[in-house]
Amino acid sequence: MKLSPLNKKFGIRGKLEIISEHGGLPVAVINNEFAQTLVSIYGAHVLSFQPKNFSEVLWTSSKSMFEEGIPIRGGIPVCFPWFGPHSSDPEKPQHGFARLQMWKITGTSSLPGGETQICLNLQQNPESQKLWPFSFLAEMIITAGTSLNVAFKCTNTGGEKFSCSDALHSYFTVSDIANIRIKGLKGTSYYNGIAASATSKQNDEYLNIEKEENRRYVDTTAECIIEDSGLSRKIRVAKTGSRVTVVWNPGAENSKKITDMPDDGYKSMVCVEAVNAYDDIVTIQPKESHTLTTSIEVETL
Ligand code: TA6
Repeated sequence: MKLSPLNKKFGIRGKLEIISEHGGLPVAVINNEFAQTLVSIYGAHVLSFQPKNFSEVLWTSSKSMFEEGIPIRGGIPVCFPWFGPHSSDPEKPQHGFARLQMWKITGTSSLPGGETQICLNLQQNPESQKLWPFSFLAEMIITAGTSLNVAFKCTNTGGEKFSCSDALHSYFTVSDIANIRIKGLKGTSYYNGIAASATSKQNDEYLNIEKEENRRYVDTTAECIIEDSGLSRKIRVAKTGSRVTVVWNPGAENSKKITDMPDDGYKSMVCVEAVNAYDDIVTIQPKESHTLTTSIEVETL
């Protein structure tokens, strides 16, 4: 990808530059008075968000491959048009194809409040149609300010309705998994691990992560707060357009099996994900859209 025409069209002097990172992937580097934010054009994937006066908020694996055809490990992967394994064909890529495609930048701007915005899109193409036969326009609007706001909008541009799942699968940096607790999910039912129904219920105010966890909470629109006593900060993770929240940590054994994660990677990360899947699949009629957003903000504890 040629960077100079891209920068001519979309660069914002002193605020947004598209560079070649990690062995060749185009990455938008956004600097403003609030934060530094990195967005990979491959996957429309936020890699980093570091607000002024705080350390990195997102977690990206030091062993991530950053190669086309392989999902980036960490940041905010976009899962679309399915979440997890494909329901009938295990050959199809886990979490769909959106994170495995080069997106197009469609616009950048400095907003009146000083935030910086980058918009990207992805449409059906020969590769997507081999995997999923529908016509769509997917748009990502990423706004970096004191908070990071990420909106994924999918429009059905074809002539028949379709059903899909989507997710903003955010990975967060924590001082140590033993130092955190997650608030916001009290009273919520969840599918535990690979369970086929959401029969577990969280009774406690706080979730502590003491082992591998893959909890898929249903029927919740709640904001979650990751309190981190080691970093003396809390990360607020809010969402709209989603009724499922997934909390994932691979635990010690799985961390060793995931080749693009350090063996002890599970200690420094947790995923809190805004999801539509399971009991909350989205059906979009022709010309209609569905929007999923997440908003991430850090505060002193
Ligand atoms: O959201 C949790 C999850 O679906 C886990 O089951 C785990 O596999 C994780 O996502 C990571 O998936 P990935 O395909 O990126 O390795």
